[in-house]
Parts: sequence; C-alpha cells; structure tokens
Amino acid sequence: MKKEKEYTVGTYLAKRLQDIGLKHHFAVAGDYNLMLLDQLLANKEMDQVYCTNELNCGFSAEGYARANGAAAAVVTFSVGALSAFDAIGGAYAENLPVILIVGAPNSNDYGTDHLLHHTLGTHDFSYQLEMAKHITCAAVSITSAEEAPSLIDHAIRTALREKKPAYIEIACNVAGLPCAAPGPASAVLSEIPSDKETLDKAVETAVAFLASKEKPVLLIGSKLRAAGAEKEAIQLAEALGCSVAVMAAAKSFFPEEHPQFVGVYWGEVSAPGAQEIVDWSDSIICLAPLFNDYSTVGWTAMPEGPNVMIADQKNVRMAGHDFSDLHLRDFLSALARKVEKKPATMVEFERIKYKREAVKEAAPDTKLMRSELFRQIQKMITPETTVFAETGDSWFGGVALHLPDGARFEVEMQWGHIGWSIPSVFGYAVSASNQRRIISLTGDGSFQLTAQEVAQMIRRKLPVIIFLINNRGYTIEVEIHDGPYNNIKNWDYAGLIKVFNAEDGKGLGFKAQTAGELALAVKKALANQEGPTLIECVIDRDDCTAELISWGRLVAKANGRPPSVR
Ligand code: DPX
Ligand code: MG
Repeated sequence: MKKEKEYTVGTYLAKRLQDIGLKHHFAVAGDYNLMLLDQLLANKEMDQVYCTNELNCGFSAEGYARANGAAAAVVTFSVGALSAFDAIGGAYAENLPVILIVGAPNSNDYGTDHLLHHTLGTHDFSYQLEMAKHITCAAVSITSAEEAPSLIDHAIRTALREKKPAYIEIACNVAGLPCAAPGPASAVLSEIPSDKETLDKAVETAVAFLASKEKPVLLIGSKLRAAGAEKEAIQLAEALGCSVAVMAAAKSFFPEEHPQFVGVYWGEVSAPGAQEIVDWSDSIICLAPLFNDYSTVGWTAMPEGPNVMIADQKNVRMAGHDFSDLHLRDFLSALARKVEKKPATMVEFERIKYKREAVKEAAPDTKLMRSELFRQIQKMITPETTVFAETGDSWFGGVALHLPDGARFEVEMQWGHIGWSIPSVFGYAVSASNQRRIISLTGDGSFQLTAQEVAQMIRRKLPVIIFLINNRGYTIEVEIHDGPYNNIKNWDYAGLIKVFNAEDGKGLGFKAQTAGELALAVKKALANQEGPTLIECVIDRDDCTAELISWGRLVAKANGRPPSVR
C-alpha cells in the first residue's frame, strides 16, 4: 500500500481547516501555542493572520466566518483564551461557526502537583474546558496524538452542523506528534438530512394553516443565513405573492429591490408601511426569527399567538404543532411547491405605502449633521458593498440605508458588544476585500475598545472605509438613561492613523466637520486601495436618529419594570 503523507496533530488540524474552506486562520502567539502555529504554517494553502489581542482575534474570526461561512482563531492558554471567550460568546449568539484553538499545558503536567504560568495557579487546568462548554457546541481537550483525529473531526463537524463555535485545546507537546492521516473531507462536511416523515407532515400542516388565512405576511429573521435558507425564502415568498418584511438583524437576507419587499419591521421604528402591513395581516410566517427585548422594541412588537408560524433553523411551530429534526431550507422549498398565491398584503401595501422625505444635499460649508453623513454614505453603496453597523446609533442609521441587490449588511444585534465591528470588519476584509467595497460605521465609544485592529488592516493593505461618528459619548445610552458615565475622553481619531502607519503604512485619516470636508474625504477614501481610510465625522451629542429616541424609550421602559408582585 502507498504510504500516506506523514501527518502531525497540527498538520491534521490544518488539513481539516482547509477542508472546510478556510484560506486563513487568525492568531496571537504565546508559548503554549508556538509549536502548533509552526504546524499550521506548514500548510501552504492557508495564511496565518496576526491580531493585536485575543478579543480582537476572536472577533476577526467571527467576521471572517460572516464572509466565508466558517473561521478559526488560535490563542494561548487562559491569558489569551479567556479574552477570546467574549468574542466566542458573540459567535454563539450570532450563529457563526468559529473554531477556537488553544495551545494548552504540556500533557505531563496534567494531574501533577506542578503549578504553571498563565493558569489560575491551581493544579487543575480543566477549568478552561469547563468554561468553554458553556459558550460552544463542542469542546475537546487533546492530550494524545491517538485520539486527536476523532476529537478534531467531532468539534469541527459539530460547529458546521450547529452553526455555533467549537473549542479545541491541544497540549503543547502533542501538537507536533505524528498522527493518523485525515480521511475524506465529508467526515467534517456531511450533514444529517431532514427526517422525511416529519418534513412531509410539517409541510402538510403548514399548507392547511395557510389555506385558512387570507392575508399572510412573511417575516425574515436573523438566523436565516445560518439556516442556509435565503434562496428558499425567496421561493416561498414568490409562491405566496405576499408582503415580505425583514427584522433589523436580518437586513440584506432578502433582496430589498424585490417587488414584494416592504422594508424593515421593527415595531414602532419600522420602515414606512412595514409595521402597518404586519398589523393588518391575519398571519405572520416568521422565518428563523430571534425575538429579544431589542428586536421586539421592549416586548411591544412580539409576534405570538395562534396566527403565528415560527419556522426555525431545525424546527417548525404552528397551531399547536411542533415539528423538529428538519432543515428550514427543505421545509421552505417543499412548502413553496404546494401553497396557493395569497397576495392580499401586497395589494394593501401598494395602497398604504409612503416614503420618507429625501434628505436634501447640504451646502459644502454647513456644519456636518448625521442626516447629511448618511446621505453621503447612501451614495457609496453599490451591489458589491458590505456595510458593517456597530452597536450604537449606527444600527438605526445603517438599517435605514437602501441596499441594491447584492449589497450585504452586517450587525451583531444579539451579542451587542461595542467594539465588535473593527476587528470583525478586519476579518471580513481578509476574506472578501478583493471582491467587495467594505464600509464600517462605528461610534467613538465603540471604537475605543478595539481600535488597534486598524493597524492590522494597514499591515495587510485592506481598503476598508471606516466612518467614525464622533458625537462625544455613548449617545444610545444618553437617549436611554443619561448620566456622567456616558461621557468619554475625546481622541484625535484621524491622527491615530499616522501612529498606526508608523514607517511603512498607507492608511489615511481625515476629520470632517462640514459637509464639504466629508465629501472630499469620501473621494480620497474611494481612491485609496492600499490601506484603510478612517473618516472622523464630528456631529453633536444629541444629533441622533428619531428611531433611536423612540426605541430607547420603549427599551428603557422594559428594562425598568419593577419586580412583579406575587
Ligand atoms: C454602550 C453603548 O459612541 O455609539 O452612537 O454614540 O451610541 P453611539 P458609541 O460607540 O457608544 C456606544 C454606547 C456603552 N453599551 O452608546 S451602545 C453598553 C456596552 C456594550 N458592550 C460592551 N460594554 C458596554 N454594548 C462590551
Ligand atoms: Mg458616540
């Protein structure tokens, strides 16, 4: 028999990452993972991308997974991993399969009386694995080369199936040991098909449910992409011919130029006509939704009751039934073949729809305002554009942008970690900057958490355009509940780029205080292909969207409910 190529635990892992489509992995070095990093470097099909800290490394991988479907981050034990855990929690909340790989203590030290650096200073190193179990769908510890292949395959396969992060820790003296060669890639890529009987019954029940309704509306939720069902959602929409609204965190998961698209449904802060049509409908078909206090505007816009169907990633609930063990995409495409047209909500929407007044172009020397900023951003959006909108008023400004078909929108509304967008957009750009124009909208407060990753964009010459909205504070919090804690130390944000460029970088930094300064900066940003461009946009502290004010009031009311009286 022909001898297989020799593998080590580390090169086996690299091959599996390659099998799932990764061309890059993100890393921060530390003595527990150096051997492992060497082994990963030996795979010439994958590039090792360095980050400034482990929180950013986790978020960079999270952003890469948004563009590429999956990602990996490699960090050192505890001092690194515990920082990365925050971003991994985010990947869990946002349904992104990020593989967190951690270099761990020497296998000889487990179960002995040795105390090791970077640990809690106790003899038991299992705490980290135990913590990881809570924020991943699979967590394994590899202390022998023999069991490495099956443990690695289990973690990676589970992450892809569940669309959740997984955790692999590898003892530092095991990473370079010889191990078995990987089998076919299907061992990590295969999926469990829908249960046929359940699927048939679910479709039959849904057909009957819809037959009893006259005015259904489709509501697209934020887990639709993780469910891999975007195409099938369009099939069902076209079969029904009804109105289609999207939830804010699902923006861009249904084409905005589709004739049945009626806008973002977000309770009181919906797009014009979208809330009215959902209220007017007699049934809401929710596709992979996530209803939390934010997405339901403090529980004021929560679709529930007998007229609501929830078709989730792997189960469907309606009218007293719950069908589990099926894939949403199978359910939607089968249902699309069986339903009758129900266009009533579309007919009504045509009657009631109205448009917001277009923002007039500001004269070049007028002081910059948020409305003019978003007017200029709107003009930059092409079908190849991806917009990242950070937690803050950027959510509301971003959600109101019109996206031509092909444009993508990325938000992190479930985890809502300020500072997410800079490292995440970096990871996204590592994967996609050749094909896409990438724009990031971030507030000043958020930027201060993770600003360093702009230096990595400079290092890799990624032409990301960052609009840093400097309103001198945590404005979203100002509108919810104000106090001195919402004021932050100002920075020379545009000036930071010079610092990060050091002797060789090609990043650009501009400060825009007028409409004309902004227009000029945008022009220069679009011409800069050799690095990021940061445009600091200076606006007033209370110059925020009307939506933020209304939403903030209702969310604050929900947060402020007194304990219920027994
Ligand atoms: C906090 C938020 O400047 O944006 O548009 O001015 O609000 P806006 P900024 O980036 O400020 C963000 C700030 C402080 N949220 O308003 S949304 C609480 C919070 C969080 N994540 C973490 N810590 C605190 N969301 C990690
Ligand atoms: Mg701010």
